[in-house]
Amino acid sequence: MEEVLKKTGTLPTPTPLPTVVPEPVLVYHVSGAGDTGNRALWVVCVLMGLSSLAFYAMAMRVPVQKRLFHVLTAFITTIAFISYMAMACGDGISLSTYKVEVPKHNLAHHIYQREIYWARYIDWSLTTPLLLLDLSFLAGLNGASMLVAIFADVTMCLTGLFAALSEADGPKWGYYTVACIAYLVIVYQLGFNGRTAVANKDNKTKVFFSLIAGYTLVLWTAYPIVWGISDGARLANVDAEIVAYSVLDILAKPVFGFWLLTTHDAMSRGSISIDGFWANGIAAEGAIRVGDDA
Ligand code: RET
Repeated sequence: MEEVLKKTGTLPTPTPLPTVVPEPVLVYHVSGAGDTGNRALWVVCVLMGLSSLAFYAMAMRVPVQKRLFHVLTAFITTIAFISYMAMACGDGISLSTYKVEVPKHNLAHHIYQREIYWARYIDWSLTTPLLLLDLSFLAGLNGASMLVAIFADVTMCLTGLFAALSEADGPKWGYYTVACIAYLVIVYQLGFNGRTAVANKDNKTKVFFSLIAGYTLVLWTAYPIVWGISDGARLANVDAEIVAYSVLDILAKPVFGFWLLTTHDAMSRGSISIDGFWANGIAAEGAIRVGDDA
């Protein structure tokens, strides 16, 4: 040391000890389904499967001209069966990170995540338009109103999906607001224009439409409420969310379907019967019948 001092006139600068910057410890808090939720998903999956089989069987018991509601309704429960099967198997689910805590005096970073069942939204985008078709055909709604209602419905489901996947609160509630406006458009089309259309029908259809449309309105309005307290504000846990949607889905699909089909099958005057392409196909439309001029 002294030699260095003599030679250079300065002391060597000490080489710094290598410093170790510790990696933060990441602690994940994941809200996901427990046994209750998983069991509920399987129960609904089986019920949707069985109802679909029953609806296809009911379709085969009526002439093809009278099968429109049966076909639409069976498609609805079949899509729900697939979506519930996917969710019960752990598919169609992703994690949304909604909070990351970096405490000052603690090396652990806390990451909060919640399971988002996006398979539901795919199911809804396909099945709710079919449910609206059921109600629209029953009421005798015009094509323009039906198109607007279905467009609003798909908009509602897709913005609902964006709301669920969105991690920041601003956009999340923004999408939710758009979805609620779209929902009001559906209510207007079916509730107002639907009632006007059904006024021209027989008494039995009028009464039945008021009942089933009222039932649908109450059920559908429960969905944005369940969403608000589960995926939205995250006040309810994932199991509670699954159970709530399971009850609503059973009421809105199989129960709605059985009610619609049994009432329709029992109707004599108001029942819908379609010939033409629906019953006979394209070839029959242009076919030359015996006795026609060549
Ligand atoms: C969301 C969240 C955003 C706001 C609104 C919603 C409405 C959903 C509805 C769903 C209906 C589903 C049915 C399923 C049948 O099994 C997307 C939850 C308004 C009305 C009837």
